[in-house]
Amino acid sequence: MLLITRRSKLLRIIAVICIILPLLYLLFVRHERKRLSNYQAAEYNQQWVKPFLSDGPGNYEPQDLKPRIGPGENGQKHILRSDQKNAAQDSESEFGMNIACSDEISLDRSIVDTRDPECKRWNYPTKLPSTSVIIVFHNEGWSVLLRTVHSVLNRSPEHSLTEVLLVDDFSDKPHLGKKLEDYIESLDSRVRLIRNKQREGLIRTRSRGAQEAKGEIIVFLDAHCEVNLNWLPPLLAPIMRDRRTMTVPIIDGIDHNNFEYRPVYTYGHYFRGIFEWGMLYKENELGYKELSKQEYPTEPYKSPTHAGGLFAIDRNYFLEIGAYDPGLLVWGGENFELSFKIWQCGGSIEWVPCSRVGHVYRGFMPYNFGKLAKKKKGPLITINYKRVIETWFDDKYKQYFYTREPLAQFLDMGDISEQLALKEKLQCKSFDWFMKEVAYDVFDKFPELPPNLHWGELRSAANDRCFDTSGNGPPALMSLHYCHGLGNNQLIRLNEKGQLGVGERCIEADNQGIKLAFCRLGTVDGPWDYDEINKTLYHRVYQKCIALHPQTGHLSLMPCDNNNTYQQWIFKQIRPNYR
Ligand code: UD2
Ligand code: MN
Repeated sequence: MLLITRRSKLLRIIAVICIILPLLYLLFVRHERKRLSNYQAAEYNQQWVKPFLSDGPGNYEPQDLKPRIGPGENGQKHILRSDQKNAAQDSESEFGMNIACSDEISLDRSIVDTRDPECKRWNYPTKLPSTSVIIVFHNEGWSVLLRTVHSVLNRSPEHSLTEVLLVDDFSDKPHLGKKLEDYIESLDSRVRLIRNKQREGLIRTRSRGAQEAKGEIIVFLDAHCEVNLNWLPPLLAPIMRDRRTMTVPIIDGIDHNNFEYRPVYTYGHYFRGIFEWGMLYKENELGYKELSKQEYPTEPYKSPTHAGGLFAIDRNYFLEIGAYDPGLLVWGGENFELSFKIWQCGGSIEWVPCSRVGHVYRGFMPYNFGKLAKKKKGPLITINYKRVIETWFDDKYKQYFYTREPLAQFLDMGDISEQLALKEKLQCKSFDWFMKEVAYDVFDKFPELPPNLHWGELRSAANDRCFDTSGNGPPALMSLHYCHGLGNNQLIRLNEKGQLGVGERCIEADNQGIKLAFCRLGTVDGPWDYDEINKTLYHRVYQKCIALHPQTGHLSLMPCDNNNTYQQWIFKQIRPNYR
């Protein structure tokens, strides 16, 4: 008896499971279909309509924008009263920007339309894919963070904007706690907030945002942006054409002190992202090769890299290519990792002139890297660069990086075997292919680097002090300081072509003395010869040697005198204590 009731109970449970599971599955499939319907309709039913120009306004152009009056409206600068100076200064040092000024400007302020007028006449697909705008943030100021959100809500097509996903990277400022949750609750149901349980850094936080996003397309923005008019459709259209295209808006500048919104580039000039061999992000004006591919100057164009912060990409594609390398820490280099990966593994990057987004460039970085940095020995950003170049560069190109950043050879970059396996799995092309086909214009500014003959500290035989930039930028006089062996300011390189370099800068001479200068673009040549026997640094053009003034400590060129210790310099390689 007992056995029979037990068995029937079991059967009932099995029956219930058999009914409920498929039902749940069906519900899930329906939900997914609905989620994907717009995009797939466009992509798979060939409803894709190439953007086209019309005589009148394009289909997503905003109509009847009401003029607004108030502080900062129309993207104008807003100047605080003199009695607000302290508040302004305090917020500058806390956030790297004048939040006191921002706080007085409406979250819905109008901005200046920085687009080429032609942009207003483009028509984009009527059905746009669902989009999640992902904003990661760590300890940002209230009004800049929310102005970013408001601008997205105000200036994106209703049917395409699925959500604004805020990802809090373990902020500890009170205004970003419950107050933020309450505000979001009252704002718009499409705004969603998730929080990290520990500090992850912006790179992992973005990858998490991508995982959690509901839209087919994800758009990343920094937490201090204002999107411009009709910014979204132009970013989505190229991705609808080819889901392996990542798109990047043209970045405008928002002044960190007075919040003036203004273009960064001169009107009508377009740039694309490149890099120099120390992996600093650089830009190059569009050349004939790219311009000749365009029918109209406002069409998207190819770019080798991007600055990092603002871009749109198909969510599934981003996840298929492994999102960001999870071994990259906190900040820096992720823009290159993604750029190289996309290009080398079959995708492409397009910059979109008709999509403009303002970004507050801060005066300095107001946050530290927290515990994440303490676990690592050595400069964290250079470790990131090393991971990226060891994964994506061919051997020949890796050498350029180590020539430019000699200390990187001693850094522990962790395990990159999964990255290399991914590169294999996706059958990615070589870096040489990328350089020749895509980033060909890097060489125009940053030619292949010849090896260093010497690198390290450059010590005076007379007073035992070392060449030092003192942290100055060019043009500045070089001076001598106590040798500290810590690199950067005292890490001098002399290459085979006679160029004396320190970081991305060069050491040159004029009648004022020995100077830190901008390296001339497009050449790796320099005027210097190092005499290993007499230890002199000889300038071939002036035919003089670097000399230290015994009294003033000033560095200048003097007629060469091999017996003068004030003209003797000793290169000594630095061995950082990274382990
Ligand atoms: C640029 C990029 C930035 C990023 C970075 C390199 C632009 C305009 N900006 O520096 O997006 O690619 O280069 O990595 O291209 N954040 C966190 N956790 C952290 C640190 C920062 O969530 O640990 C947030 C921060 O609140 C901001 C975003 O990440 O929203 C980018 O940081 P940033 O504004 O300090 O970087 P930025 O603009 O100097
Ligand atoms: Mn930023």
